[in-house]
Amino acid sequence: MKLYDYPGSQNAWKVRQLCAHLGISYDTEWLSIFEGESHTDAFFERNPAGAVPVLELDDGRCIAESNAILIYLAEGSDYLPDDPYERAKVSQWLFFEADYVQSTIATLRHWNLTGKNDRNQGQLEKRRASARGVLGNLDRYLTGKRFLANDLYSVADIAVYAYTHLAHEADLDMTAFPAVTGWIDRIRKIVGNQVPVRYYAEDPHSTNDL
Ligand SMILES: N[C@@H](CCC(=O)N[C@@H](CS)C(=O)NCC(=O)O)C(=O)O
Repeated sequence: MKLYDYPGSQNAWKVRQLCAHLGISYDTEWLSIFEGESHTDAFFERNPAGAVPVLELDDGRCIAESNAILIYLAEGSDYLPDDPYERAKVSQWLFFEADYVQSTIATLRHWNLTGKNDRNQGQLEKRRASARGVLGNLDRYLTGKRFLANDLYSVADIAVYAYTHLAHEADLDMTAFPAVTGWIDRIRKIVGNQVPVRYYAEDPHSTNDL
């Protein structure tokens, strides 16, 4: 298997982290996304959205969308339940992440860490308000709960944790969300240090627009 990846991608980090949990080995092809390497004709064949991560199977078939890759790889493991209702609750949080977390926390963090706040000034306050709303909703839900779905650590926690535990890097004040920070501490202990977060700063092209 091959993972098309970009070091600073937390969407790809989700896949790296699950592979570490499962002991799955794979090759990596690093793409310079800020230089357009995910927008070539060949790569659009692999992912119509022109983004990493993409998992290429040994027979050449490809899966895009980080959370779809998580479901594929977690099949039959402790990280994805078999029971249809429990599985749907995991999916619920994967869709929540793709819809609400990526468009708020992840985007704000990207702009903040790559010096793009000024060029996105018009959208900044609205996105920050939306991000606080997402964190507030998560906080209400997580109060009194250990994990996101079925009281079990799963790919749902990996996916939502990927950007949420870095929300302070989007200049979001986390002190208002104690249930989220408690959950972050719990997940941090489980994931450990095996798969470090990589930063945009190591990429001189990350100030480019995508
Ligand atoms: N919803 C997608 C988002 C993927 C995504 O935004 N990937 C970024 C890196 S984190 C990317 O490759 N961007 C390049 C581009 O959009 O041109 C997922 O969960 O995989």
